[in-house]
Amino acid sequence: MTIPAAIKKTVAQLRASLNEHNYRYYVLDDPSISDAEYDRLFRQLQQLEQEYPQLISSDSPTQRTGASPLSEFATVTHEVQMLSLSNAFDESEVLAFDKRIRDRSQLNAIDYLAEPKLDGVAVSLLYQKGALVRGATRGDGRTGEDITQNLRTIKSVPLRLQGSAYPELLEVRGEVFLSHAGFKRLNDEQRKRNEKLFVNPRNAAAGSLRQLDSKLTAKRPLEVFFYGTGQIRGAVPDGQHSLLKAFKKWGLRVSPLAELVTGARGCMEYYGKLAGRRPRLPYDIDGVVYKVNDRQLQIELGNISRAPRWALAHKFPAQEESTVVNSIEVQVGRTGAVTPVARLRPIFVGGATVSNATLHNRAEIERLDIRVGDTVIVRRAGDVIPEVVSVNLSKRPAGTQRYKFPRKCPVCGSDIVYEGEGIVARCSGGLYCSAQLKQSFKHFVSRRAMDIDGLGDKLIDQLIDRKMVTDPADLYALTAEQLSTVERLAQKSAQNLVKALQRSKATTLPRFLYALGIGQVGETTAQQLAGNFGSLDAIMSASIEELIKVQDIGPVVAESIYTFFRQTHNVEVIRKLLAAGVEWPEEKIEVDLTKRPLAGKTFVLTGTLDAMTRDEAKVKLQSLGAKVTSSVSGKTDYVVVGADAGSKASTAEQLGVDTLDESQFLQLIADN
Ligand code: 5U1
Repeated sequence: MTIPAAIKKTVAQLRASLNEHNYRYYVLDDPSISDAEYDRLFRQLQQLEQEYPQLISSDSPTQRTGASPLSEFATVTHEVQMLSLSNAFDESEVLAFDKRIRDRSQLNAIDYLAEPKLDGVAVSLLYQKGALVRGATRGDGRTGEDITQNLRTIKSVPLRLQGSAYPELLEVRGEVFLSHAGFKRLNDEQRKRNEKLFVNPRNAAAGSLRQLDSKLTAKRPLEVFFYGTGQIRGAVPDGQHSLLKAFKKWGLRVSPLAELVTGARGCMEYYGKLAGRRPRLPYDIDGVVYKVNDRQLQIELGNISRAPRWALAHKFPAQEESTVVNSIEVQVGRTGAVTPVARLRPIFVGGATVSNATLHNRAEIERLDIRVGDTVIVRRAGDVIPEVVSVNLSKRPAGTQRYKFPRKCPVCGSDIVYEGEGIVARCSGGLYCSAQLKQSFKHFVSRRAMDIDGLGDKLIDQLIDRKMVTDPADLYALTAEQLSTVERLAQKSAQNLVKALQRSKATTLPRFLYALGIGQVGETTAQQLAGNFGSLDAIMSASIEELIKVQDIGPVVAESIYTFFRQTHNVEVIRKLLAAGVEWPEEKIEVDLTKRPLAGKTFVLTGTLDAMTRDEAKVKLQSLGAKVTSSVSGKTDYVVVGADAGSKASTAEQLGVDTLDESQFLQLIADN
């Protein structure tokens, strides 16, 4: 059937009009028609698309209601790592951040883009030629989950960018969140349907994005603010502030509270202003983010581990409330660490109900002299574990007793031994202790390790208590029949779990290393090990000296890794895991920074060079592995002296530090 040209034209006009109104409503916050009028246009388009389904296109405003449910999320590799932020909790840390940047850049004053730090879920959206082609979660920063279908349902996510000046390929990053009103609406609905209530807006947003059925996500009033980029093919503005302006033009919603400020003082003023507005904002924020505005300088400053050097999250102070201690217990962790925990009368603090708070260690219990029955102040900030700040002695009931730290592990009865000047208590039971064994399994299956979906804490407890598994490799031998004998596990769930176990076998070397639970080896160290050695065999046979050569690995970590691989039971479990089919693609060996020609040498640049700017010289030196600092000291190896050099050249002479004139410097670079 041919479609009349007039119909095609009306459909195109309706779409353009709805997109424009969407843009005005979500991005500009300046609607020009009523909600009723918008609904009328929307329904008109829906009707025409129903009559002429050939006209439906994936970027039509009607196509946000969700697609057919998925059985699982596909994995997405982030071409540009999704970083997290370093945190600052007080002014001195902001001053130190600004000083570090001034020192490294040799600039007197730095411009920063300051914006609210939303308490939501980080996401990445990829636009190709302006069309939304992929949306993903952050995951571990290198790989996330493909949640395109879910992100498409968010009304403030453009399915197509506005205008034409956007880069051909543009990955934008932002935060998905729920407003207070949206959160209340959602929980009211949940209550009506007798469903579980969400603890806070962030958990509700995260849960909504992880729905396999995007039709459910479509019902959640999710919102988004965009704040940065990932991969780009094409040109973008060279300042963070102008980038946000461009985002807005392209239809990407940005925080209306973002501002350009100068220096640490500007940052602190912005922080004070936002802290004052925070109680009246319609959504949760947990601090302020400062970013170096100059994008070229951002590149030069680079990253440390998983956070950029050019950005800082300045957190608002944690929230505190008063409650009563019902009991004090100890918990045994994966490495045997015995941590005391206060069980509390439940209290709502920092956006969640808290009924447990860590007491850290024996010394902390002694310092607080916390007792059962005490009234205490509890603090909670963001994702941080709630803690007891102080005891209100004036409210202590009569007859309370000092808490006595146990001498035996409450789980396995083994002796508790003390490390670190008697502060760290550890159960000596090792994997004989079922608490340690259970925690090791929970770590092994966790999302950032082997990522085995459906193997929850309770199920692990049961599998271990029933002696169905004794080491993680045993998991791979479990059948659906065996699993369905476990309490409350339906046949279908058992089958799905077996499938998830099979799927998890295809992993990566860093994930596998992390999953092994080697003491002191977190995700970053696991990535460093994989990147530097390339294979498991090479890591297993590495000497302590070889391990120490890897960036960020010191003697303690090296010893822990070395010792781990010399325990026959660990090698046996690895052998069993490989025999069960756990595998990964070969790792690319990274260029070892310590092997660059000027590694270990410290330079200071002073005066003007003819051939390049000081910043360019700095980048050159850094790319050859050298460190460039701003002041001359006994630790400086060379001072590069350009024209009109100031006091740094004379300081170098006084301290006997070698100096290089421009031609010697250029020669050094050419030689290396
Ligand atoms: N507002 C804002 N939140 N946030 C989170 N900006 C921002 N930037 C981030 C993150 C993780 O990261 C970039 C600085 C890399």
